[in-house]
Amino acid sequence: MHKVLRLTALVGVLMASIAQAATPINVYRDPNCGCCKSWIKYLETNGFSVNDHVEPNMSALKERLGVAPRLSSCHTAVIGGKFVEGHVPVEQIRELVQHPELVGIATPGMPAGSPGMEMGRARQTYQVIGLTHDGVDEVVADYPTTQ
Ligand SMILES: [Cu+2]
Repeated sequence: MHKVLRLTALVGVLMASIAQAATPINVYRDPNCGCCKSWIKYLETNGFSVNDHVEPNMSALKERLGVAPRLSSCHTAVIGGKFVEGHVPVEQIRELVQHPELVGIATPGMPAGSPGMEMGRARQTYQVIGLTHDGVDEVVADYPTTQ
């Protein structure tokens, strides 16, 4: 009996620390977007806790957040007041705090092989683009990374 209680308490502590470690992020998506759900799953397995919002008017939302049409993709996330557009890898989302000059970052389009866009062995090259407050595009990362 005591053992069970202690175990329950331990599980509670573990769950609390996991919840604490996860970084909250808001994701807005169309109800029928499959690859958006895949990207959400990818975020969750990589230390983010996702607030999933089904948004009927994505284009209005993108416009409000300042996502330039040339950068647009399917879903739009918001973290720390900045937008994260499309299938952006978690590395660039984590580094976003180090870029006060940016309004947001984007992986334009839906490149095969980007997180949530896994299509067998298909790998398109793609970039993560930052948008500055002055409206200038800045390449933040190139994929696939050469090693
Ligand atoms: Cu997508």
